[in-house]
Amino acid sequence: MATVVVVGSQWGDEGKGKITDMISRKADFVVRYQGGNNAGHTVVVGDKEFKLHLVPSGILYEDTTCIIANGVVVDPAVLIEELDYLANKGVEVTDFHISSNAHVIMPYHRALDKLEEERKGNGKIGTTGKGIGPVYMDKIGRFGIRMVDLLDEEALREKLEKTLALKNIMLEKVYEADGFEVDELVAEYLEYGKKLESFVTDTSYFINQAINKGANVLFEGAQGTLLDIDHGTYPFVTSSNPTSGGVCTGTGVGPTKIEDVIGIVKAYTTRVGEGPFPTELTGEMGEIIRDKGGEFGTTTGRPRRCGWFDATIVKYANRVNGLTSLAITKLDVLDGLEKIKICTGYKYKDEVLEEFPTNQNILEECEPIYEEFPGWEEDTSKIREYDELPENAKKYLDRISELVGTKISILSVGPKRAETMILDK
Ligand code: 2SA
Ligand code: GDP
Ligand code: MG
Repeated sequence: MATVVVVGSQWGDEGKGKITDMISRKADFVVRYQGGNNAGHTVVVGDKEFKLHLVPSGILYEDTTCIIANGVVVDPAVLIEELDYLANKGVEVTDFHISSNAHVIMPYHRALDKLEEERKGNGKIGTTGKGIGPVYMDKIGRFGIRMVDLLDEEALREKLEKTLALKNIMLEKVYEADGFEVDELVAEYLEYGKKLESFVTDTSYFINQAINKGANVLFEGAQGTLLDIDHGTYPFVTSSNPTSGGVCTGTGVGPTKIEDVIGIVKAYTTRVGEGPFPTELTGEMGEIIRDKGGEFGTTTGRPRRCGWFDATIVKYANRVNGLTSLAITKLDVLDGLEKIKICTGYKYKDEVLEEFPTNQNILEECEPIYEEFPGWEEDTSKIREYDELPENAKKYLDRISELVGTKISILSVGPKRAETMILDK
């Protein structure tokens, strides 16, 4: 495998956790490069289900080194809780490292995230409320607290004094909420620093050394391409770069070192949170897919909006990520449907758009153009060989591959590790 990126190619929750876990079997390193505990990845191993938010999904293999790189934002209390959760489930976390440059989510970030959503009212983004937008704002604004600061009381105090002088005015005057005390935050976060100190290191050096020695490295994306701050449906996006380019800035590994980029997509589309979603099914069919697919947020439990497969967005994801193949998940959820549709483009006024429009005003008015396919009755979750799939399922997959312009390398027909086929279509 060498170096592989797993990237969500819709609006997140494509099943990246499952596919990462599967590929991790061969990986020496699994690296998270962006986002924070807004992510929620569910991995099923035997009869155990793991819900992970921060620790890379590779942690479930004994010999894999897991890394939270500089592009990730870390809520240390959540991380400590997740390490305890893993320990309670019998997973020993030893080979684990966090970048000293990773930014830290503070309580004022969480407070501001929720207050700003309330202030926006109907125009809200539908965030997870974990403080993601505010912490990345501080990173870019050069107000951030980084993991290394939790190991140095003087530095932490000085930074917090400067930052809180501004944040408290904002909290009290703009949002009419309580501010935060420097002393209390210093005490709490130094404690987290002590607990996490042994993991904090220069992860860029570490990963590059490993790549130079020929190690297999898997970069695990969170969220998805259409939630990317640059390439997604702005402003209804997350505040990081889930797209493959985010790997380079988010880890300190150069683009020449990356070999494969696998785009993960569901056999249909889902979105959680607000924002445009051209193929959304608001009626009964949407509910059938939500129930069968268990489409509820891993982090917040919110029901996910469901719709038909949109080849226009995945073709776009192919372009902005430079995909080398697709992994298609949840084909089994479509079993038993009489008819299935694929969106091949959009109708905008009198025009037919074959490319995903970057102008959000245009996107809001787009009507999907569909191709309809006959469904299949068979239970695909029992199938382990591509050739044994129902003919109609094969036709559906072939058309997706053709429209997106990429081969399919992995097909998933259930949440378990075994419910997977490796193919080269
Ligand atoms: P945020 O909290 O600032 O990142 O929210 C901004 C937008 O990004 C969306 N977002 C997500 N979409 C899908 N899955 C995510 N992770 C969880 C999961 C979501 C959950 O795996 O199920 O549990 O609700 C995720 N994280 C962020 C978010 O909905 C906003 O549209
Ligand atoms: P991620 O955020 O991309 O890792 O995805 P999530 O874990 O949030 O959501 C995907 C959900 O689908 C999880 O509950 C997985 O266990 C489940 N899942 C993954 N692949 C399949 C599949 O092929 N079929 C079915 N039925 N469920 C799957
Ligand atoms: Mg998820």
